[in-house]
Amino acid sequence: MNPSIVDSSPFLYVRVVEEQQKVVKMDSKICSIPQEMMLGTGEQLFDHIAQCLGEFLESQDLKGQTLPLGFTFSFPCEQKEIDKVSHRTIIGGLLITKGNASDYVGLLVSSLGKLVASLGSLVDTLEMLLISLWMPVISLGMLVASAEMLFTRLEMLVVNVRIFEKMISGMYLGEIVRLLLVKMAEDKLLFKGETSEALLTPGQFETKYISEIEEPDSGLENAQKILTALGLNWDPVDACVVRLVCDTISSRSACLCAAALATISNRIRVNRGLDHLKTTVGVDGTVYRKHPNFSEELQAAVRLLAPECDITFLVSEDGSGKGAAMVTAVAQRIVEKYLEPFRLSLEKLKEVSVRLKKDLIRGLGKHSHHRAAVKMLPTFVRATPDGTEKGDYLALDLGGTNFRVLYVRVVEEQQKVVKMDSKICSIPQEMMLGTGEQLFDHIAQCLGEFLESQDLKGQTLPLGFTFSFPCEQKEIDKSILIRWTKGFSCSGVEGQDVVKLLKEAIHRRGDYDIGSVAMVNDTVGTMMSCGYRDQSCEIGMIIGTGTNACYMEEIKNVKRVEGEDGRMCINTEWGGFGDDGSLKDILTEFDEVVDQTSINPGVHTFEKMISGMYLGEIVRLLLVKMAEDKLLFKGETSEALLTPGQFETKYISEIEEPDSGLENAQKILTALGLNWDPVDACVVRLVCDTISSRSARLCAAALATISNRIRVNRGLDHLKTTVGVDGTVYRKHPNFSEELQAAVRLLAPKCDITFLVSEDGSGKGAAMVTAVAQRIGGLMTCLEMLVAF
Ligand code: 0WK
Ligand code: BGC
Repeated sequence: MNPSIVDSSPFLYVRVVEEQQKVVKMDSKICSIPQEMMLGTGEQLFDHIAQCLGEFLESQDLKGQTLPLGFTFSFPCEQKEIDKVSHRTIIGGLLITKGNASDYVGLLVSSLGKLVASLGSLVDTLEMLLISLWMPVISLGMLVASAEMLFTRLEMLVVNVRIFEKMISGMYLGEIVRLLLVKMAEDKLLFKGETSEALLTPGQFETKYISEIEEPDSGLENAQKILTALGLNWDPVDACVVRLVCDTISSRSACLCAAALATISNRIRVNRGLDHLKTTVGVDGTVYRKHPNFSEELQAAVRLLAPECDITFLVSEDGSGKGAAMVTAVAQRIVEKYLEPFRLSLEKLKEVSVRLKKDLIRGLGKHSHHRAAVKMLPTFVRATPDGTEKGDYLALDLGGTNFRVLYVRVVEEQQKVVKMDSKICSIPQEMMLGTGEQLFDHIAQCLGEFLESQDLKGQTLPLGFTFSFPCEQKEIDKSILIRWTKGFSCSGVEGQDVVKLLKEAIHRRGDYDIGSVAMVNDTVGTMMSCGYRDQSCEIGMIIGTGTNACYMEEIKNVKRVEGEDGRMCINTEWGGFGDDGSLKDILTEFDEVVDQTSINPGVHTFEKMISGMYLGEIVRLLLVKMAEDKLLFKGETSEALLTPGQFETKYISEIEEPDSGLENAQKILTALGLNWDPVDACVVRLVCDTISSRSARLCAAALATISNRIRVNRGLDHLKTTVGVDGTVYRKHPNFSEELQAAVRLLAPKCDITFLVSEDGSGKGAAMVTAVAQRIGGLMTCLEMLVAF
């Protein structure tokens, strides 16, 4: 589609048929763009374009298909992405005021999401190049003089813009000739000093007249016809002079183009360190095509201006529409080759959801649990907060980006106020890989220092312990670590009761003590802390360093726990989904490498496709591959790019920022020591978008599975529920939450889900669990109590 050709825009249906050796089949239709629409609102223009495209699709019987589209938009644009450009200036008589796109255009634009290519930016580069390099060749004086003359007379739409273009292109050449003829007539050099109304009217001497008048054989004859048509009183000498004027103006245009093209060719030659460059330039445009000797003159001048460049001129056969389709196809090929394996269709996500559904049931099963990839761990939390909780609690929050120690006061009287003081303590990398004793001594020390700072050492407060790893919960205060995940791998902890390890570390210190303990997973803590604000919150979800979710399951379905009535919160540990190979078909070679190079190969397959610990690494591996395949960074990598962990997941969020994303990408690529160009930055953003999008959609498939399970459990046609969410990926990524929510709506249409981002993390939630346990009776007996409940 190419709306820039004055008053018409061709729509094309391009089929590139590989088998038949580069055959391109094309059907096209030219649609006019009325002058007043060129000066109307953007919305009118895009509605018109959308209507033309709609009619064209109808005529080609293509309305049912969703095809990628190449969009040739020949105006200077700031290319934000292969499918996103912002309009910078106005040229070619098109003055579009900003308008709102109509729904259909919205639809069109959304379908444009599939790789729209725009060629506009090329013009922009040329402009800058010329202004900086070639002005001196043509005496500045001359240029300015003619430019000023041009502007005042033209009363053109936009002044002082696109000077070079106004000396060269078809939109303006005719007008330059007209003004010259008027001047020469007024100076009694032509037409016996007479002008005509037509000659005095801007735009009446069309650029095509120049080509007709310069025709080798019929030129003079044409000149006479045209001068007659313009109502001029001419004689044969006048016709010759007019032809000379035309020749001069078109010749200047050809020479200026030659200067510009020579600049670019020489630059390419120098870029590549060549003495001699052999290259081809693809050309299009009515001036070049139609003028009898424009191309010849241009080529002759280029040979003089770039003698070390051997340039072949190839006139485009089917216009840039085919070119746009080619760019789309090339970009598509790149995408297909590298990114397609990461694109999961709705159908595939539904398949993944069906597999997960089976795994949930296997995990809940008394006899199938031990071999289940998705552990479905009972948490013994059978109630969510009802707002009557009260008391002072300590809380520890371990397992996310930050380890936090908290002091939480739930003040009932003041209606749902939770006061909190907290402190973030770092866990050094080496400690995450050290001994369990070191880790718990460090935790006990941080808690001790915090109690000191809060002047709480003398008190024995109940403590909620958020421990964000898969644990077999035996009691509310007894929990066995099944395995470490994320970046942790401390020895002597797996298979142990982590509450006991904590208490032992505190007793080793002997300078303070804690009261009863409630151990929760961060998903449970998140559900509880959100449940305090919204009692319909029955799902907790984390998309952070790791990923996981919990939800309220019918106790009769939790085969490993006694009881038929009521519900219990199940920590799904969905991070382990696929550890039994059930996701092999969607794992890419890059996922395999991430898993193999992680500290726990074969563990938490699903998590490694989704969570913050791994997304940056997947992007890094893809960029290395694309660079090695010479698709990025001119085929060069850097030490940083080759180093695991150097492309941080937070870069993905920064690069996908709607406005500053590309700028951020460029800064990050520079910081990684890469030799990037603007297209590289676009492609890197596309890679980031693809990886984060897969993550969001996989999470959506998992959350939809759980919501549908709750709905079916309760025999409901429609479920209304709330999910409490936390985690840096969900919080920080610019459109992760939006994409996840959109996909959940498609995958669980019978569930109306509210997403509540946790305010104070799951530390507060851990305190809530302790408070809920206390609300319904002493901890030790809570289990019987809970069961009775
Ligand atoms: C904040 C919660 C914490 C949880 C973390 C997950 O308080 O319990 O583990 O979110 O997000 P991450 O810090 O891993 O991005
Ligand atoms: C852990 C879960 C935790 C999740 C989010 C996973 O690696 O296995 O227990 O909930 O990370 O922090």
